[in-house]
Amino acid sequence: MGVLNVTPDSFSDGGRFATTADALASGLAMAAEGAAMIDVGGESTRPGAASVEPAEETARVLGVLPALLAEAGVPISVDTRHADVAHAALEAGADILNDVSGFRDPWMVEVAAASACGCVVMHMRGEPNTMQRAPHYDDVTAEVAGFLGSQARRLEEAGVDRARICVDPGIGFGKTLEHNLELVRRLPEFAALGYPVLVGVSRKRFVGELTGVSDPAARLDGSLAAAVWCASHGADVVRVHDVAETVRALRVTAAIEGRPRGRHAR
Ligand code: PMM
Repeated sequence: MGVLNVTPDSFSDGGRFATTADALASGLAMAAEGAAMIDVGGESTRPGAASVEPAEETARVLGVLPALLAEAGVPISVDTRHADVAHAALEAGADILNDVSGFRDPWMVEVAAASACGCVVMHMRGEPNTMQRAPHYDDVTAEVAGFLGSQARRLEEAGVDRARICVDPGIGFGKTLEHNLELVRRLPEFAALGYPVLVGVSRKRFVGELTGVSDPAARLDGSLAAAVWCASHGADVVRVHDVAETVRALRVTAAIEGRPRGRHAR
């Protein structure tokens, strides 16, 4: 899954796209490089980020969505935790809702159930502007897995077929370095929930903490190491900024492990 943030303030690539045309070109390039899907986000969820008015978020997403849907040739996901934005995106033809708040909002569940979209249920502790204030868990894997299982069941109870659902432990969302490392290490336990697993490690702060690289855009090597490990340990989808490099790294890993190589060979 290639990341296309159309925000002025996202942590890793914020402000990169001066125009809609630049964002579209970047999305199409990711599809050409082998992204199996593209995730469009109009609200930064980096730690401490200010929230965006849903009308502004909708305008950002809809600025690029129709052209991407028409030209990218891969499913398009919309990264939002706001039901208004989700509804508008689905009306415009989006294929997947990626909700970093894990469908906590009952209206978000209704919006998803009324469509045929895929649903990414992600775990986040609290809200983006406060989530990194001393996060504490007694057992981070059990608590995150428990949340994901119960939110996925909520979607199913509302009428969403389980084949439409995937789960994501939410690396960096209300977690310390040790929490993130444990969640990645115990990824197979999320696969045991019975839904496909998506994970986003690309350019994240924990990669910077481990490598001493403060500029997110310079965290490619650490991000690749994490993506490869995840793909070998239960992740069905990795959400990444550097699509071409990740696709090549995953092809090599898949070949060594004797797995099908790339989306066309699935
Ligand atoms: N990370 C970010 C945003 N959206 N969605 C999912 N499902 N999983 C993630 O790990 C995730 C996400 C934050 O990273 P960004 O600012 O680079 O998009």
